[in-house]
Amino acid sequence: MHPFSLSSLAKENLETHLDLPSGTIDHRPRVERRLSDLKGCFRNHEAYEEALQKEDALIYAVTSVEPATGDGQMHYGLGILYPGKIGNEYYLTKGHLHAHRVAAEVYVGLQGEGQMLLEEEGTRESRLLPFGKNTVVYVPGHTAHRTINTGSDPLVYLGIYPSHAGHDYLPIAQKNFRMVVVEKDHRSTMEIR
Ligand code: PAN
Ligand code: ZN
Repeated sequence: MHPFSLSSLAKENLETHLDLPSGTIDHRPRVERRLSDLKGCFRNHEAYEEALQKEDALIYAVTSVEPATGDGQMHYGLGILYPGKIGNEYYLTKGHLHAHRVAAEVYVGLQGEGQMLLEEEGTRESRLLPFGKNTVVYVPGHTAHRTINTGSDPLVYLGIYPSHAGHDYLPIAQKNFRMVVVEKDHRSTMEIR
């Protein structure tokens, strides 16, 4: 029997259930990111410190399903990114490159409205793509990706990626994204950091 065959995988690995309002999947492990975890992500450091003094708010959570790890296997995660702003910058995810750089990812929007900020590692070329309910974004390999909630409801989405992808947060922690997404005249717009 192949280790990743239909008969070797438990039913709970073949089928899971999404709860969109809470952004959870059954009793799968869930990682929460609070404002204190996002130090350095926002351009306006003063507004960040001020908001943090008030409350270490929950910004987003990711629940992961990892049925099998190995060549050809897939993992997926359900993200819920809450609405809000620090100064005029919308709530966002930390963002990362995949440790295995060639690994791509498919993002499927399930609820809410926002954007995805992509930045190619070598050229630092940026793309800001509308992302939300019924939108699918393909994130190529070698591309840093960050999710941004520009709406007033939670942004809920699935990210589906090769099991070997891994998360590399260091380059973004050191250099950040070149671009920021801010609210200006009641619209979201991209600016150089
Ligand atoms: C997603 C992300 C999720 C949270 O599942 O992990 O949006 O963002 P950070 O990992 O940057 O905190 C994904 O891209 N997985 O590879
Ligand atoms: Zn990813």
